[in-house]
Amino acid sequence: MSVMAFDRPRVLSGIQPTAGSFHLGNYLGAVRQWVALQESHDAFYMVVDLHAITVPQDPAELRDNTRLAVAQLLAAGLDPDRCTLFVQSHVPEHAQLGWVMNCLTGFGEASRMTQFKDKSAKQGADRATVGLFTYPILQVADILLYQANAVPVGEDQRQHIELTRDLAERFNGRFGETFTIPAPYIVKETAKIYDLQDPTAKMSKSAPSPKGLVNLLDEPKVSAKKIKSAVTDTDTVIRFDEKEKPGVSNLLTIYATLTGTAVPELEHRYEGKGYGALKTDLAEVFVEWVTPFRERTQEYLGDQETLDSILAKGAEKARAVAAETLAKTYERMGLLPAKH
Ligand code: AQP
Repeated sequence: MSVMAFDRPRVLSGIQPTAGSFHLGNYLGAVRQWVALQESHDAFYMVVDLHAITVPQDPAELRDNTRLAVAQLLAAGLDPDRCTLFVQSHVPEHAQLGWVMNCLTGFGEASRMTQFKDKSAKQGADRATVGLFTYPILQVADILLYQANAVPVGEDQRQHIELTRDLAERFNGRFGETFTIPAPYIVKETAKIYDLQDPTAKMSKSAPSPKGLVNLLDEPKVSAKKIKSAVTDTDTVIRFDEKEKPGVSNLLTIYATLTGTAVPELEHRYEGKGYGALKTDLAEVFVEWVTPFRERTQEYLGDQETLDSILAKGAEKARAVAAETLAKTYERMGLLPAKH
């Protein structure tokens, strides 16, 4: 029996199946909050495969990564009885409302999205697709379809939530109240987890080097080594200071979040000890946390039937909400209803 209560505020978020593993930034910046919010909110979470095709993909890999993403979400603690977990392409209304939102967005407005600028610069501007250019607008549709009140994401997504609010207000202003205006739900402490080798850049799967990227499904000893080789600074004092000590501060954030210990408590614990001690202990903390996570992921992955049935149920629940919003949107805009 589902414990979902429809009078709870609603949250919606998504993650791309574009890699063989989530990284620590995805987990601490977003997925961890998803797990917590399913207790207090009517939560909709999806694997956004339509976003994944904005960059070139291998079909077999995309299928595998989609199942892998679902398995990791379950391993992280999502409970299909407490939230609606689904795959974006199983709900056709995303692409349909996406088109409507495309028609509401100014070209200049879309051109100001910094994620597109970053991503297209990384792959060479002439190779970027129109889909990559408009992906923030599909994201707008993803959120508005569910009338979400809040969107738990990392800091890099803030601009897209702003665009969502702007387009929802524009539509409501033009055609009458239709969409809930969503707010970003960004946990300050973990809003941006940084690359271990370049602690001024966000941890990202498309970083120029994988040395600063901690993938949850990598061999734990590989990740432990990366943590032990994290770039810090020439000082020795363990103090949280993002400006002067970005590397140490990043390690403290990760340590504090994984163990539930406050940062000042860690500063106190490591007083007079060197960076080596902090890194060795954090490597151990991470390995202890990630080992059962990897095992659970493999278990879910091994039971494809259960995985597929979770997704089928999730898509059904999601479609019920999405179809209602889309029908209302079409009707408000003057699209002639089809007679059956
Ligand atoms: N470094 C990060 N710190 C905090 N949150 C982060 N997120 C991503 N990186 C960090 C958050 O993770 C969620 C899923 O994002 P995504 O679907 O864009 O995942 P990704 O493609 O794996 O993210 P990357 O590594 O950042 O990829 P690219 O190469 O596309 O730039 C989002 O809520 C995001 O904020």
